[in-house]
Amino acid sequence: MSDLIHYRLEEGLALIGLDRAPVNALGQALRAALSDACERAAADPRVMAIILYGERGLFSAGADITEFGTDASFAEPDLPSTLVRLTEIHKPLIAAVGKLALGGGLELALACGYRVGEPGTRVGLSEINLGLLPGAGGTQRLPRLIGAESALNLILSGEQIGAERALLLGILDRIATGAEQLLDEARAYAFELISCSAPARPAEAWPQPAEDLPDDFLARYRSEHESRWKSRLAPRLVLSALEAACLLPLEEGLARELTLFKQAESSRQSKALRHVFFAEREAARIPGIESNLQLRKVEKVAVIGAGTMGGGIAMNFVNAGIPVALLELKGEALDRGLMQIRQNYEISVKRGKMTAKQLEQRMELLYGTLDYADLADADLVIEAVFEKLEIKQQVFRTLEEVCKPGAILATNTSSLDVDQIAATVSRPQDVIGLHFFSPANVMRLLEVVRGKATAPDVLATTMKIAKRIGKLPVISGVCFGFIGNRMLEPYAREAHRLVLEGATPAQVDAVLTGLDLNMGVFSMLDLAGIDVNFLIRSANRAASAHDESYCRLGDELYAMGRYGQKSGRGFYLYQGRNRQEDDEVVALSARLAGELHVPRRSIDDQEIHDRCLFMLINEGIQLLDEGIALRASDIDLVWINGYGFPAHLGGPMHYAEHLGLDKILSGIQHHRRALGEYGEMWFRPAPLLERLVAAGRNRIERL
Ligand code: T1G
Repeated sequence: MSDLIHYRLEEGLALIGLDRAPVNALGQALRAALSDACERAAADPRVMAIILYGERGLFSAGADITEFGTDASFAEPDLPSTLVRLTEIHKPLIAAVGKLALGGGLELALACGYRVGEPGTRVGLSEINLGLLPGAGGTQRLPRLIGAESALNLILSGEQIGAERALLLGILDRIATGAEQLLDEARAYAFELISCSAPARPAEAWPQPAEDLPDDFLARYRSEHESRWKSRLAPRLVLSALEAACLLPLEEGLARELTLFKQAESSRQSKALRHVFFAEREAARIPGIESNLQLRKVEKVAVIGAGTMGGGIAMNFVNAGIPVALLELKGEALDRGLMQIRQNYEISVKRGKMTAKQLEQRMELLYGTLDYADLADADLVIEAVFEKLEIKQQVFRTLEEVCKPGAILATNTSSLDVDQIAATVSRPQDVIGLHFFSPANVMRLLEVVRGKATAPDVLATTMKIAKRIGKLPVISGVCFGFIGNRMLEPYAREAHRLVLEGATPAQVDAVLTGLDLNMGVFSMLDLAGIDVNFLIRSANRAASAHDESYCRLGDELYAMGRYGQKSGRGFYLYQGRNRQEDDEVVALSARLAGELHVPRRSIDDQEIHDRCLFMLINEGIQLLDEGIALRASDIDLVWINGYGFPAHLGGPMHYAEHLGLDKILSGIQHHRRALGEYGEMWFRPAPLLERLVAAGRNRIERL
């Protein structure tokens, strides 16, 4: 027997333990070993019932994602046929579902006749997060167990649900007293089934999965939800599979599911989402720092500034059960900040996302203060004051005096030089940038900015604490705007220039949302605030002084007091959140073009795509070459989680590889020529891009 499976016979029970660290991914070798073990138990007359369980407590995280797109994915015995074989065994098969059963792991449990969980069990069909659909029976067996509508919602959401809800839905038959008791109680359940000669598989709970649903349920579901899916393929394939579950006998439904699955597996979108899955795991690794490095303890946190950012940052820590001291200079500002946090939580209570008791527990972890001395025992201090270098430096000088040795001093600056801030204290090794994205209690991305003096344990500790507060930390070096905002600059510059040359803000944004970006650049600038963007630009004016037309439209709107959504007018006109084109902006851009001698012409969507995206990508490749980003996949994570770049395109770097680096280089060179002096100024291919293309390489990595 392979060491991937533990097999033992106990009093008529065959206990089959899956043992492939870390998550019992159902790769070819484990499938083969599992299949052999089940055949053995099925054939052994001494065996009255079979129990499958995870040897290390975790049941299975599903198919082996590393196999997708390779021959191993469907190498014999493939998962769908292995599970069909399990359903043909004429002995009760019980899945003891410890900790986690996701994707193929849940499908394995669904192929068993009976399922027992424990209080910490979480189950889900998370394939959609990988641009896939369940491919081993999930879309056919789950609807027959819990009904078509519940199954559809679970598969389309890809969410993980807890044991209680799984029991309620009928996915689990029982919940053991505790994780420790799971196997014992699964045994007891097996003996019960044997003693009452229970069938190998109980009758289907929903032989007609769509029994009490209107005939046009799925069709209406598609029409109501299709727009939200944008160009995503997987949700549409899931619906087709559910249609098969409702209309076809099981065997035919399984065959249909397999066809749809293979379509998804070979799709560009799934390749992109699988890239994102591994990119997230890779981002946590810090080259040159051992994973067993001694970290600093973080049990108490302090946040300076109770404004929108400071309040949101504080919420992340109290949500994770970490007490926070929130400091402000004035009482009314502190009260306003604490009140805002309470109101945010009250909204969550109204939405049923937390209880009133939990709200009070969170507020009890918050301690408002006007006195820096109250920060003396904080392990981590995060400064979130006004985005001005001198102000931040002054705060750090004060922190130097009050904070204990070993406290981590972090700045939430979104673009300023972390080294210049660190230079104001005698312990720059304790200083790091933690760039949260607004709203800080919601946005998952956290740019962790390593200063030239930042100590390895400070970096490793903040990466760990970031994960603990539910963030996706991505390491950036120090430069203006770090990874995200630095790439935003050429992207927004091109958008501004295209409007001067004849496009409209709506046309530019339509091209970008047409690519499934959550938001066009002008809508994003209006949301973030034209004033905020103007101040960031002003702090780096020297870099664009040679171009009179540089974001001139934004500067003009700022001068007119049009700050975007918050002032009801920016690049668009706003009635509440309703956005509409503003003819005055189009007229203004024409006037500015005249003053700046920028020729106007009609501009097609392809040019808008190429100029905005190629400049974004080019800047990403440049900052990778400079070592600001550790890897191209980190850049993808920043733009997916911070700027609404579609995950099913894999992020701007993955998208660039899909388009072809040679095509991007020739596109940049074309516009350099076509746009005359302006082209000369800005369309400079990143040297790394030129080196990669010259070397015939299409993978973005340092060379
Ligand atoms: N395949 C291969 N490797 C996997 C894996 C998987 N399914 N799941 C995790 N890993 C690796 C991961 O890369 C990392 O490796 C290590 O395990 C620990 O993971 C036919 C089509 C399970 C909740 O979508 O959501 O079944 O970086 O760092 O934070 O219908 O991993 O250490 O080298 O994430 O504790 C469906 C994906 C597959 C679950 C654990 N399954 N995994 O989170 O640790 S498709 C999923 C997760 C499928 C069938 C279909 C999470 C986790 P390394 P980790 P974690």
